[in-house]
Amino acid sequence: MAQFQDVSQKSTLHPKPTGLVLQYGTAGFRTNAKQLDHIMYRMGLLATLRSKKTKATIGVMVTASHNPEEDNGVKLIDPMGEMVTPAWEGYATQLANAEQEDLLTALKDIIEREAINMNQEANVFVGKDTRSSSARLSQAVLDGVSALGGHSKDYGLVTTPQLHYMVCCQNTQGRYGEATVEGYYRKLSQAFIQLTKNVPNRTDDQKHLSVDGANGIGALKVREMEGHLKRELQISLFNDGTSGKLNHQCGADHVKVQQKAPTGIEMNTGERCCSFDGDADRIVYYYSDSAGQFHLLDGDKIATLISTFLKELLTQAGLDLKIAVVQTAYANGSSTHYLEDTMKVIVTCTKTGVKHLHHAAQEFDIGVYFEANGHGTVLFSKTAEQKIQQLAKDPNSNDERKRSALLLQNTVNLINQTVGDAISDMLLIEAILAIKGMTVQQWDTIYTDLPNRQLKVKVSDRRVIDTTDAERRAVSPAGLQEAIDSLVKKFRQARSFVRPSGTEDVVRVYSEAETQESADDLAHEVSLAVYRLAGGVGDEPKPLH
Ligand code: 16G
Ligand code: MG
Repeated sequence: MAQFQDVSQKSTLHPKPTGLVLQYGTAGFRTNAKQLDHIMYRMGLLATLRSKKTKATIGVMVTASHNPEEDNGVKLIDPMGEMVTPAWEGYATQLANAEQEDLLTALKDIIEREAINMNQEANVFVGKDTRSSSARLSQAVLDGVSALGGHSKDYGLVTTPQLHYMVCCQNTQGRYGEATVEGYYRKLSQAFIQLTKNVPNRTDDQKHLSVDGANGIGALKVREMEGHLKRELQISLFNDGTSGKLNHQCGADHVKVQQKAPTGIEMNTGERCCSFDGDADRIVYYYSDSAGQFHLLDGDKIATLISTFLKELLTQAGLDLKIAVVQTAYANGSSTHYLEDTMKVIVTCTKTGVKHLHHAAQEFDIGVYFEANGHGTVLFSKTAEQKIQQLAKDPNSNDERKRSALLLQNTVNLINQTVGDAISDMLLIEAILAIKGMTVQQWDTIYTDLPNRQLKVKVSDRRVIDTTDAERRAVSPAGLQEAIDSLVKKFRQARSFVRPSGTEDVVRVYSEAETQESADDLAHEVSLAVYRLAGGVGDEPKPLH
């Protein structure tokens, strides 16, 4: 077929280095940008097949999120704006690793296995972050789409969640919103202004927020959106990409892991600050107190704030909807206790990775999901949205119920339900703090985090570690879990687990305990156990103190 000839011909412009093997990881392919040209071309092909298969528009985002500027990566987006289904992650790996001469065979194998009608039209939306390699790599994706006769729309520079949003808008024929960046700004800013307009006596100080844009795409997009917010939110933007390097000593991942402020931001005592990551699908908040001490409000604190707000509104509205919070093993133990014991909301735990949380959150009327690292959103079931809308329109409901229903309705409109979205999450958090008349300090003191520590251990093959119970227990290698159990017993309020990373060649160790010293000691001792029982390489882990 002529189509396949085109695929072969164009693939010679995007040749695969012989022998190079890459895996579709937790959130797509991600590695040094120099190795990715053939991957991008092939993901253009795969997205076209996926579009033919689903008879819907598919998204391809070129980004490596919080990784260094030299890296790049690609994320595939399914029709409702969610991450691509796991079976197709397998195809992605298969297609990516086929040697040059086997490419057509690998492609035809997928077509056959999925019984794809090659006459079906295909549409692919493409977006990219601000990395210097992104323009070239997104062109490779576009080449892949055209080689298989697909139509593409190049959104150019967008955040990852913006592209997810566009895909969802397109496939719902505009019911979710208009599939343009302007449409996105309009929907979110209108909802934000509606939510905050009746809040009495908001001063300019309360409307002020400092944003660390990680020198990436989020900074550009916040700038673009600012005008739409009509000074109801007054943003001081730092690390806007004009001089600093992407993700370098800044951004959400840096702040969360280092537990300190990014460079390049001016922090005044008690002022709210937040950091985005490199593709703006994560956010964390922080402030410094009068003693100059840094306080981090991570994904767990965000989930607590949002779920508390929603639960209160549901009660005031008299709506009987089941709300749950989905976390991972990294959620601070204090947050889980607070949610379960004080807030009385259902808490479930899943494996690390957005797709697992997203999936679990779909089981409830309202599913709030957040990873501690700041990636998260809220999902509303069809029933929940309908009930909220009905109540907002109901002429017979009393003022309080109606007010709550309207707040809920605007909250739904403010949230990007397709994926975690730093911009949307930021606006939601700002709106909630305004409505509740809460300072960042008051939000922070809802509960106190248990001191914790994360470490990495290098081993010769991290796959020797197998876990169960949402990664909270290790089933192999033999003896490791028993060793962890007995170490945990030595400390008060302690917990620890280990898991192989899905994005780096390391084993991750997490610990928490009553004091920072205990958390550090426990993390170190567990690292030693991993090193000894799971084939550690290099020097033995050293104590932190
Ligand atoms: C990816 C995931 C993130 C997860 C992280 C874990 C998405 C969009 N991103 O960044 O959710 O927390 O991987 O990394 O799914 P790790 O496996 O190296 O600890
Ligand atoms: Mg990201």
